[in-house]
Amino acid sequence: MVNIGKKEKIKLLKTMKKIRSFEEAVFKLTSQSLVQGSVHFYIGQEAIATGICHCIDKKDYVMSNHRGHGHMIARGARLEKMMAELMGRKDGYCKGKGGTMHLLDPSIGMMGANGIVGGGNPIAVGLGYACKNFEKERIVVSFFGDGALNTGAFHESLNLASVWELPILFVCENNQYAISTSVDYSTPLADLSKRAASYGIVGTNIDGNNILKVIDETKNCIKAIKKDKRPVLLVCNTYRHMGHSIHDPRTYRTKEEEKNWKKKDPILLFESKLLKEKTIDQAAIKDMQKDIDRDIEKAIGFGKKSPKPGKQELFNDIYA
Ligand SMILES: Cc1ncc(C[n+]2csc(CCOP(=O)(O)OP(=O)(O)O)c2C)c(N)n1
Ligand SMILES: [Mg+2]
Repeated sequence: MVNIGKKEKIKLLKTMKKIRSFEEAVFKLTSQSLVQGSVHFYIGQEAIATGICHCIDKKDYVMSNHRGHGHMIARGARLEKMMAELMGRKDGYCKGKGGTMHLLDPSIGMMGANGIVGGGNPIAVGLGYACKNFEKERIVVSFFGDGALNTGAFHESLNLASVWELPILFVCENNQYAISTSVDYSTPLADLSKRAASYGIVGTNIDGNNILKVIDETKNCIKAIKKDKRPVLLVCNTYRHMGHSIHDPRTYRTKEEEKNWKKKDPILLFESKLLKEKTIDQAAIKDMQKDIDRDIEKAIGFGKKSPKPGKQELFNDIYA
């Protein structure tokens, strides 16, 4: 396992907690109708975005999907601009016109969330092509779900990325479901990373709830991408704690299944490890949470104060 210092471990825990608290706050705001649209919560998957973004460089590119708040936060996006966007306000990342599924910030390499399942992978191929030919020191990370694994765009993207030898880490976040369809039902493979063989690339399958494992394997994958000049498929197994989106009664799975997976909550696991090895104590965890809550309150205040974009804004940023 990689050796990670005390300060870094604490920072990782804080990022995971920040993602979770942000999502919990957004959940409350949806019930007050301050956030509209179909929000897809990242709760339960925090170790993946946090661990992977920890391993990449500031200049690298990241493609996200419809469940993208965690990717943005792990990459260092500004909470207030995210919150304003979710609230449909002028000071949001897309001037309030994109919402939850179109968050992006090219200044930190976040090249866009995407409402089209699997739609990020072909864009990642374009970015990978740019990296290979013009921006040689960069790589691309593309996050997508187990449902996206069965789209045509997945096949086209991995095939072309392999043929063109592009520096892309394809990250499948297998949270066990695509809306209500379980991965066991949709995909006749216990190990999804085996798909990699058909593109002549390396595929690997890990516990996505163990942040240290995520970091360890991501570092190996990046080394392989740079050395072999090939993309890699990394499958991270995890579970989404909440429904697919805000309106989901979750009748397709049992309470017992949810309870069992919640025992493997990535934040609880990492926090208890850090407490046990005395990297952190309860008082410091409390202070950390206070800090996070303060930042989130500030972001909510910023969003509420920001004006709505106004009708004229409908005619801006249109390219014909
Ligand atoms: C091309 C396309 N087909 C269908 C949908 C409707 N849809 C939205 S999310 C989703 C499931 C995606 O599942 P997965 O890729 O596993 O991601 P997760 O939601 O689990 O993070 C579907 C089918 C869509 N948005 N785009
Ligand atoms: Mg899924």
